[in-house]
Amino acid sequence: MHAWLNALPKAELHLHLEGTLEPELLFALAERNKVALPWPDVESLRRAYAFHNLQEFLDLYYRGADVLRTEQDFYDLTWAYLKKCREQNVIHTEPFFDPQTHTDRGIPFETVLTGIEQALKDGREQLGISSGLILSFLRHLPEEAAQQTLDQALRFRHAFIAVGLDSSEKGHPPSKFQRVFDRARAEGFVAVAHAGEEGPPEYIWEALDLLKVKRIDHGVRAAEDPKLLERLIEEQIPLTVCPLSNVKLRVFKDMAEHNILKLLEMGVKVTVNSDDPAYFGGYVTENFMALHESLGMTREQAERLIQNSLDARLV
Ligand code: ES4
Ligand code: ZN
Repeated sequence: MHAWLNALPKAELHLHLEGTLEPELLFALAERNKVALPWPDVESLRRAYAFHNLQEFLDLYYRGADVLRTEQDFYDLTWAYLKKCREQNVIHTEPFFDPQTHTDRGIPFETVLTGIEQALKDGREQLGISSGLILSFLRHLPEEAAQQTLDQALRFRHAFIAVGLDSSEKGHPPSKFQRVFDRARAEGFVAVAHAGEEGPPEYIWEALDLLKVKRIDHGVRAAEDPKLLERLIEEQIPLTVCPLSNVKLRVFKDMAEHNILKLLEMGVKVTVNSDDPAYFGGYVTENFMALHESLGMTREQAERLIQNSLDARLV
């Protein structure tokens, strides 16, 4: 099953570039940039990857991202991910990056973007992997900070296909970002948003009705709201589901409880993605394998999940 899943051409639609920073590269960049780390070695860092919720993960994820300083660092990060894509036959990817995680530390927007952009270009030319970058706003920060990020981004508008919304969900509803999303859509960007990961179904309604998103990232809590499920099925709105992430962050207590195959069988357009693979224990193939091992996902179901991802591409 592993070899069969790995060989199928796949797309990935929910992937944070900062979440692909493997401990080995994190330590190498810390040394290259003379950044002191609170962990003595790779093994102790890996041991710290035990989370009880989204916030505990985010605290470590932002700490890890601090080793990313130069254009070369962002290139190396992105290139390492693209090599992984090739190993797993991911032929198309739409990664997120969080500019505010870097600009708030004094790293110029252009440094971040140029490194990522060059790697994605090399990925297209040398690895044959198509891609479209998604600029994601940090929802725990004020709306004004997102507006400023969009202002900066407009100078590099050719580099993105969409805007997204991520970070701490609870207490930061999509409505907080309605105006910045209005502006981004008016500037020609597609909208997507994380919703219904830890937050309630109401946040999914808001993402659809106020932010006018084309996909919902996560969205698994839609299962609590029959009217919402009806709408997702009727409009075939894709959900970019991340099974290993959901178990690591305790959205579900174990993989056997995950609802992705139930949603699939109801007719929801669910897809399988890795989210932050360096932190959650696997890339796309490992996410599919977990569904096979814990939920009995069949080959026919895997093929439908993969087709959903290919259909849900923005570019
Ligand atoms: C994230 Cl799993 C998850 N949820 C929300 N924001 C994020 N940023 C990176 N991973
Ligand atoms: Zn995510």
